[in-house]
Amino acid sequence: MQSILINGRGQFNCSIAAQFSENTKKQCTFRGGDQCAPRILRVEPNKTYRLRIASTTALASLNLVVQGHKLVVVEADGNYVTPFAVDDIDIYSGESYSVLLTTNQDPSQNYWISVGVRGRRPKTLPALTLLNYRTAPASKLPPSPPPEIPLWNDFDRSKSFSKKILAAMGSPPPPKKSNRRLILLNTQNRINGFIKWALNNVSLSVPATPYLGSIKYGLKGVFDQKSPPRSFPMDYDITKPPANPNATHGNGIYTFPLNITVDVILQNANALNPNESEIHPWHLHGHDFWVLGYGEGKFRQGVDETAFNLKNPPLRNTAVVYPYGWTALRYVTDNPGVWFFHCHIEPHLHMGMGVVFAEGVNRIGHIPDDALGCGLTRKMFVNRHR
Ligand SMILES: [Cu+2]
Repeated sequence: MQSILINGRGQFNCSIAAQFSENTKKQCTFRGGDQCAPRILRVEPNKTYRLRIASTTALASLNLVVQGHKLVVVEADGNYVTPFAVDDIDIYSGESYSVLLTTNQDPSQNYWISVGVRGRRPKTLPALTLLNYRTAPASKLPPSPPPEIPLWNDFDRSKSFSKKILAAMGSPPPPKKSNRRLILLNTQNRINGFIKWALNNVSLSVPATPYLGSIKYGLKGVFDQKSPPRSFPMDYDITKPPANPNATHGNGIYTFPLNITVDVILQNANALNPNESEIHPWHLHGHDFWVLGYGEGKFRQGVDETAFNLKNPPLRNTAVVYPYGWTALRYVTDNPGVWFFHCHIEPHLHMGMGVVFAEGVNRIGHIPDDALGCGLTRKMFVNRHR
């Protein structure tokens, strides 16, 4: 990765903050209309702005900071949260936030907006642009260096941010009990010499024919009709590399009855290398889920549920599982369809880090041809009326 982009713009081989840096990056010179010139955020003094922030990264976890300004988080993944003020926010791949920013600083100055990498060792410099008070010339650089991005591996700091996110007053609370529980052990494995990711020892490898059409039209043999494991052996040591790093490819799915409550416990573990466990931002299609809690080590069934937040857990569609920890989610199967639940780190997904949930597929009427255009359903159903 050569550059992080803010609104599509990033600098490569030069920096707009070169004067503050000891490394050899040269000062960027822009002549106007340059492709890589930063998009400057222009603001009036003494107003409150709502900034909508989303991360569309394939790999990196990000941190955003606006020099000299507090960010008041009010929304996450499309749901309001209890407002809280921070100096910077973490944004994992697939997440979105709204923050309120009040322009209450010296209006004769400009301020750095910096977006840097967290969660894995940064190999790219932070992206920079300016918060420009209209009362100051847009070309005027801030008098001090850009703010530091918090240490990439300060996971306590990351967790503390995640735990501040709570539903806004009046948000729908989760059902008090769940009907099903799935515990998904996240492991890094080797299959035929290739590095893969697996859930309960199954590395997802999707069939050519779309699941929705296969189920609706009863096409047997498209995918494994047996459900993948709902748990993993409780003596698995999550603190060490897998004793047996083998996993299997699989394309089976978890099918749930309509309108039941499902708990999903994401369980992190050591990767293939000793002393290595990565973060994974898990993203669910077709639903929001409540984030009931985060914990360290192995999830203790019958114990850790007592600490679930059933009062004001945030409704989200993406949640992180931290190194060597677990994350508990709850959702209601109220949306007929077939839904991916996967790590939003793109390479991890393609290395098998996902599962598939289905509910109420018999309730679905017409499936558009566009959703059938691969594999067997393409041959059998597409353009059938032509
Ligand atoms: Cu991942």
